[in-house]
Amino acid sequence: MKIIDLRSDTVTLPTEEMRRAMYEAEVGDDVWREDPTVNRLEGLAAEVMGKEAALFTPSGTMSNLLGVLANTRPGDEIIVGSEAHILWYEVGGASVLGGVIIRTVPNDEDGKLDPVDVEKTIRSVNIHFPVSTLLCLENTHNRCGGAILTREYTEEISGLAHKHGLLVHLDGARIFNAAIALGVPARELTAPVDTVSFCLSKALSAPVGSLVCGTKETVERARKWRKMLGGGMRQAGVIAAAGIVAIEKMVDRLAEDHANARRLAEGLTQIPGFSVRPEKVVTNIVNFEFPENVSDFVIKMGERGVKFLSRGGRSVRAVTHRMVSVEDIDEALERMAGMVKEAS
Ligand code: TLP
Repeated sequence: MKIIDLRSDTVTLPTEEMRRAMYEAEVGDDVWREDPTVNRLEGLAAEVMGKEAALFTPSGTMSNLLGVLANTRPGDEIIVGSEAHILWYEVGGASVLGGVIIRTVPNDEDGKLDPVDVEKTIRSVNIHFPVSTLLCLENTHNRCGGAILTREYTEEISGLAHKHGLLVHLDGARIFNAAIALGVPARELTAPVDTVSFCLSKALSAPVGSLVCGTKETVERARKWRKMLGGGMRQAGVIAAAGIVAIEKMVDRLAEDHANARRLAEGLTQIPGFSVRPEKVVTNIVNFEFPENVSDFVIKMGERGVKFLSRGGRSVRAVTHRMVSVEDIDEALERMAGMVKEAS
């Protein structure tokens, strides 16, 4: 039985071309900035994101943390969405290591923050208050089912933050999914923000790595923090080589993942008891609810060779990626229909 793994796009394995590039990579000591492959990746990342500089890090979690650390000082307050990855899944690193207070504003179901809420949350000058210095956005939005922030929205909300003296960090772990879905270059979506992090190891299929991008000065501060956190890597060109292939070769195919996600969502509407909104599936993430009469859906489907991620209660996440074909989507739907039939 073929295992169809829909837990995350992080499960994608490196391509042949990546493995070859890794084998052949020219390397040096990156702490001394002597790794030509890392330098090339950082230059490429800065260019595609439209920023002055970029820094290679081991993970999206570290890139976001560096985005916070490089833009704030201990005691500052940062504003994040109530569903933000930074809030939910990064172990509170911004507070623990950055000493910042995390203040939330509700995310709507499309991953947006209401400008009125943001404005109300920004601290006024008062001896009692911490200082608001950073607004964090997320595009595409993980917990909001892969929702996209448009350039217009990003401009509006960043403009508001800037007007009040805040900087803006974008968690763009899946920014290329947003760019492909909108049919615009990623740099258009990142133009309004001060720093952006993005991942190589999700839908782009590289084995490891992420980058944080911004001005030269900010990226230098991030570099110092990365060293302190133990993230200064030596011959990191071996992994950076796969990252270059990821950016140059793996972006355009993301449209396939989006079509498969929509196909999965539409297929689910045909199986009694599932609750899903296909019109909300715009990239590669499908959030849905399984039928009331089914218990242990994720475990039962796991036994049938289809892996999902539980979101608590009856809510489940599926993520499409390079290692799941259109036939696999149909097969997963068939296995789900079979399981539900058995349960009723
Ligand atoms: N997200 C993972 C899990 O943490 C849930 C996933 O499988 O989706 N920002 C966003 C928006 C992310 O979705 C993720 C990974 C990260 C940052 C962190 O990246 P890594 O896993 O490289 O630290």
